[in-house]
Amino acid sequence: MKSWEAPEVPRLPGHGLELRLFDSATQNIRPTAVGQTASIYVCGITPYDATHMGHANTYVAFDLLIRQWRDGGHSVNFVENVTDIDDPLLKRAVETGQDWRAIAERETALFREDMFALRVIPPSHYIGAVESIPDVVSIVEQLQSQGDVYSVDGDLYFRISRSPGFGSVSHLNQDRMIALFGERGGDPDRRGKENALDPLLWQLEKPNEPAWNTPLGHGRPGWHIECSAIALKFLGSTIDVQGGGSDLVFPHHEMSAAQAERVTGEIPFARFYVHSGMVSWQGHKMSKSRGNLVFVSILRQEGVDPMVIRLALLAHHYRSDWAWTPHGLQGAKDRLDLWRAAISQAVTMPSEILLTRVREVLSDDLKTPSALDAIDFWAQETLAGRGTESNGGALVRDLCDALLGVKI
Ligand code: 5CA
Ligand code: ZN
Repeated sequence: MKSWEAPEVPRLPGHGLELRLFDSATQNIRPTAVGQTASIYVCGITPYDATHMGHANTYVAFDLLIRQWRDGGHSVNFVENVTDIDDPLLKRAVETGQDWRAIAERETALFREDMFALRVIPPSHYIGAVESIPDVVSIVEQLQSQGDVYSVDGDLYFRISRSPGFGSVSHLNQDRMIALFGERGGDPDRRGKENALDPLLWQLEKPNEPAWNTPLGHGRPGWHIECSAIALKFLGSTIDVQGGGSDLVFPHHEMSAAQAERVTGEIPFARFYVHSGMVSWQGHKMSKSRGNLVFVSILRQEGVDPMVIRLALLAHHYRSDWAWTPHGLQGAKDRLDLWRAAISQAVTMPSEILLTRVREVLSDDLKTPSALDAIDFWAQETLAGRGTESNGGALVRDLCDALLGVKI
């Protein structure tokens, strides 16, 4: 699938420190210790009601992560999917009387525009579920040959009990897993399943729903196997990071890892499971199903500078849950004005010390609030006339662009 145009990323002098990250599976912060090429899979959108501020927060968080690896001298193999066939998209199509493909195409196009405006570095491989059906079929066939699959009236399920690592991403107890599975697209109550938590791999055609003719039957893939299949195809076994919002910890990342681990025989599927916090609005998590959404594209149409939107997101640490407010947007605008004014001064505060400080705090689990504070201080002192360096603004402009993705 077509991705979007890459923003230019300035090269900074020297290079960044090794990135340390919080891993949801082991619940600790440790050095990412990646090789020359780091690998990351970030779960992409289900393309309807894109791109709301929750989406933007998640993709900016992973963009920030990738920027620190790049600054540390690594190249990055970054894969992202688009869930362009799934229950909620089909439901939206029926509710609005539109063709599901038209919705998916339109919303994916809007998402690309928003990501480009927010200066998010595009994935190396941007892959749709529909185009991955042959890959899903071949890994389901492998699972079948290992005895990991059974059928309930022709629908195929994965025997979660066959995966020894199951549970190690979320560490939830059985009751909590069943509750979340039911809330987040699973079918724990279906009769005929061997285990309430077994995820659907392949679902036979339902009336008025699209289906593909494959050796698994005339139907369509389940959600979790989509990400297992795409990640394995483009990144192979044992990836560095599997990423998404915290609502994906269970069941999605737990299930996709369990399936991938049965395919490769390697545990864990990802060395780090990284999750961004949830953005809320009007007292609830921003979600398509609730409809409490603030859209990047609408703010852009209203004339809000995308860099102001990006700065409003970066003001929060990526793992914290927070509420969107118009006040936050105003704060980001004031901050961008402050930075702009300081950068254009002929004499500034020392710039290399600032670069070292920003690299230090970002390499420590992406502490953006501390990075923003350091730049604020540099800007305020510069504007107060306490600068000692001529033209330090050029380096600060580059560091904001390269490390934070904020072009001033
Ligand atoms: N297509 C699947 C992943 S394979 C999916 O979850 N799509 S989504 O459109 O529902 O969400 C896309 C990404 O945005 C996910 O990583 C999700 O965790 C994140 N996300 C959704 N809502 C919010 C929110 N309110 N705050 C922060 N992140 C969110
Ligand atoms: Zn996914």
